[in-house]
Amino acid sequence: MGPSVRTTCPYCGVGCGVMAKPDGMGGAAIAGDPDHPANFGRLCSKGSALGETLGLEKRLLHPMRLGRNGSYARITWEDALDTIAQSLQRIAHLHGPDALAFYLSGQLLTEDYYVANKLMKGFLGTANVDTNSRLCMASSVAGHRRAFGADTVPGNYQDLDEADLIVLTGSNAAWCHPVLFQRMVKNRKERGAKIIVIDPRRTASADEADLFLQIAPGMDSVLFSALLVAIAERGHIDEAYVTAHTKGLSEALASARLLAPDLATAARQCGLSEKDLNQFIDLWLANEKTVTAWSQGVNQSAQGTDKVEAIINCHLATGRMGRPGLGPLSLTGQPNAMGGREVGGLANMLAAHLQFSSSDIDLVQRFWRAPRMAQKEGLKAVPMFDAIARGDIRALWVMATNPAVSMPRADHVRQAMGQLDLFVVSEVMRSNDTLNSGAHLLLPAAAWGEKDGTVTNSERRISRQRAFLDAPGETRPDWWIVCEVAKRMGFAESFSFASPDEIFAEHAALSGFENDGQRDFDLSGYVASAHNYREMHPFQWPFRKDEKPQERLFANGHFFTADHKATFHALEAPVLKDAPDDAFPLLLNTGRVRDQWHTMTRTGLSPRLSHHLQEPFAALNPADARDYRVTHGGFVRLTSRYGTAVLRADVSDAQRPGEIFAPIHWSAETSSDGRVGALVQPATDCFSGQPELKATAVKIEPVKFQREGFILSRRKITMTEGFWLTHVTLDHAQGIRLATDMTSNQVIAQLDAQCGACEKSEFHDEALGQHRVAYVLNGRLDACLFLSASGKTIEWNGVRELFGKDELSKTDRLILLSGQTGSGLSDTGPVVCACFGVPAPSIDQLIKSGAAKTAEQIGTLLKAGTNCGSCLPELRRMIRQQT
Ligand SMILES: Nc1nc2c(c(=O)[nH]1)N[C@H]1C(S)=C(S)[C@@H](COP(=O)(O)OP(=O)(O)OC[C@H]3O[C@@H](n4cnc5c(=O)[nH]c(N)nc54)[C@H](O)[C@@H]3O)O[C@H]1N2
Ligand SMILES: Nc1nc2c(c(=O)[nH]1)N[C@H]1C(S)=C(S)[C@@H](COP(=O)(O)OP(=O)(O)OC[C@H]3O[C@@H](n4cnc5c(=O)[nH]c(N)nc54)[C@H](O)[C@@H]3O)O[C@H]1N2
Ligand code: SF4
Ligand SMILES: [Mo]
Repeated sequence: MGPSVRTTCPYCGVGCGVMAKPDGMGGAAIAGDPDHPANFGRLCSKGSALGETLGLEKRLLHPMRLGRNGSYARITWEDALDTIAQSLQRIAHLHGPDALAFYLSGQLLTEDYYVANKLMKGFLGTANVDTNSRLCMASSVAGHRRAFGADTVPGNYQDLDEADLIVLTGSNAAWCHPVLFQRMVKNRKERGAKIIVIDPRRTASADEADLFLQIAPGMDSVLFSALLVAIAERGHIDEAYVTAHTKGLSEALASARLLAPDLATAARQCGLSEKDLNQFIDLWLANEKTVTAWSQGVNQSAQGTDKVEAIINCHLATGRMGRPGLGPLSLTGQPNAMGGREVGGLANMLAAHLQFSSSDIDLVQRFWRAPRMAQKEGLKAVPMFDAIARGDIRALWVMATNPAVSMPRADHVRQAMGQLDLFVVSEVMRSNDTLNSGAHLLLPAAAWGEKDGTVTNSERRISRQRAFLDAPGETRPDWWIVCEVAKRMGFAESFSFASPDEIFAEHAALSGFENDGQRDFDLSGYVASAHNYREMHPFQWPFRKDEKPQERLFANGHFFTADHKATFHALEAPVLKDAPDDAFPLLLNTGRVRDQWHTMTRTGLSPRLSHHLQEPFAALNPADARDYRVTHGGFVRLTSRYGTAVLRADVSDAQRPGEIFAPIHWSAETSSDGRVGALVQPATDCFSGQPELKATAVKIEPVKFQREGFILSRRKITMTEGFWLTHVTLDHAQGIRLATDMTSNQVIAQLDAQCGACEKSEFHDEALGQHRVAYVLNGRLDACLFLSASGKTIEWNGVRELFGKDELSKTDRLILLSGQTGSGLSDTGPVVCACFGVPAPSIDQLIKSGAAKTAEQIGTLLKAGTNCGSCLPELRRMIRQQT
């Protein structure tokens, strides 16, 4: 065991500190960092399972080139870098610099992001650099810039500890920002803070709320307009604050009155009862210390910027800004969503929060001594991929994101990428849907744990990610790859960084260059201090010269607009861009589940994280299930104007009638038909360019398969066309959950062909449509197939355990093939607590028996919920449902 290394979690924007203790064999023991101010030692299920994602089996370890025969061959770094440099030069020469584009990611480190942005905007002469943050934070950026004059998050996490009211809108923080959510729940428990959750679906976060507003999709700006009107009418405007520090209230109020002329109208539009709307308003008015926090239900909307401004308007009107325990708080998604914004990763920003004004362009140009400074904003993600489809953009370099899955209209994006003259992907994985879309060059990037740099979390806190493992194979940090290409294009002088330390120093220097307190993003205090990048402790920006890092902004009412006043904004009436109609009568909402991260390239490697929800699903209301003849546990085909997916139906009253929810995590890599991005419509917000990913009109139809079942196997099994399937990572085996219209013999033949060396035993019950085949090699279970007639989902937990054994006993074999249940093969049911593998039936039984009445008691008896706490909301719901 090596010493523990302090680093930061590579998943969500909470930015938890992690202690990683390498085991000397390529793995590491993972624990929360007790001294990190974001988490004080806690980690959620995803953070706790990081150790299970460090394996090298699926990594991209060498540069590769796509050959004429359609397969990849290993090439040298020299060859790869020369090819990219020459191709970029040639394409820019032939078609102009706007034919080039980078598509980056909030999962890059600040240093990676900084050099990519510098190369494109300063040296190649185009601002066609955009990032998956366009799909994520762009509306918050636009809202902040319009209201505050800069992309500033005013508050911090401590405000959530000190607030008396926490409003979460468009955020399922219980699953997506779990450690921060536990802090909110702690405040509720210990200080009696109230929590309000606003979401069209009843989420795990809603389960913990004092008030849950099941809002109609897209209507947040109506809700907050009703609040603004009430603030005015009930005498809650902070006149002194508004006069001294803001402008535009009367226009904003006039527009709010149009959107919410009276409570009854507003409530009806929001799909809420007047009573609930009133209670929301009463609570908001009664509690000065209110934090309103939001995430993608607000941002991912064609009116996302308006939604952000609707919230900020209410905080400005009441002067609830810049003080402890209150304020608007954008919960950022990715670990470095904020860092990307700081370096200008977005096509409409320059580095260091500078903009595309001529003076800002000039400032950056002088600082970089840039030969070809971009003079105008570049293309944002959705138009960028359209320009690729049209052939206007000829060269694309994708780093640390998987747009073939995560972009709206993902099929169109996948096809567009296949037509590029130069398509480069920097990846940590050997295979994903993006690089499988015809990438010409694959560049092996060093992964979390192997590279060094910084990330900024939702509260503006910069933390170090530190390497604790050697970079495997020929992998290199992303910043190194970009700089090597830049050097080969003749820019050696400006890209000769020896380490991320030097890049961060330049980035920090730029933030302070001709700043004089005029710009929010300022690290000159870091530059001036005897800083030590190696030992850097997490700190918040702005960190101005001769000052301490600032915990909050705007306490003095001083904003970053020209006249230093914050601006209220009038709002448009919200309209869904792809509203349901006769042809596509339902609305598809998309988002996340607790234990998976985006396209699953990393969390998908962890057996522990695979148990919670194993298959791509569509949640729908019982009324819709009845109308469209869908059964719970059956299959449905969703079709939009853009694409289609087949998903397992989850009938649940958590959904409003007319609305479907589907998770975004499954890709062509992990499922046959679960890539939901293919359905999603591409309309964007006019200020932010962020697509409306949460509202697409779809139709639904039930799909019936003749049979369904699963394969568990130690060896890699591939199936032909003709299956609905999902791949699941398990402890000792790979799992495939499947459904098909093939005969059982056809299915078995496919396995026979792949398990030739094994001893085969089978059990068939034609009457029940049950088929079980086991393949045993040297006494050990090697693979097995279970099939049953359609509509009979079979759980695999019992069989899965047999793969943990080195030798099958006679009884094991009998059990495996006898078709009996209740004999060790009985299902343990879905797992609720990922950390200790505690299944739902055990918890249910405990509650039923009366032995446990609280989540804490369940913890004492079964350990569930006692490690990361991510399942606590589910435990509490199970108790409520049974008592
Ligand atoms: N487990 C897990 N955690 C993650 C991630 C992950 O992949 N997995 N990803 C990270 C990233 S990058 C991000 S951006 C965050 C996202 O974090 P969240 O935004 O919390 O997650 P989502 O599930 O995308 O969407 C949140 C909620 O918005 C609701 N919603 C949809 N439409 C509306 C609307 O019109 N109004 C309102 N008020 N709500 C609406 C949805 O029903 C959903 O419950 O999560 C981060 N954390
Ligand atoms: N319909 C719908 N679509 C959505 C959303 C939604 O809610 N609904 N949410 C949107 C949001 S908020 C986001 S943030 C995006 C996320 O979507 P993506 O960014 O596309 O998803 P990830 O799976 O995180 O992709 C990251 C990729 O980078 C690779 N990678 C990991 N570490 C490194 C590294 O250090 N270097 C390099 N070079 N590669 C690395 C991973 O293997 C993976 O392939 O999805 C967006 N799309
Ligand atoms: S809340 Fe979980 S995923 Fe987010 S940073 Fe913390 S440990 Fe990582
Ligand atoms: Mo995100």
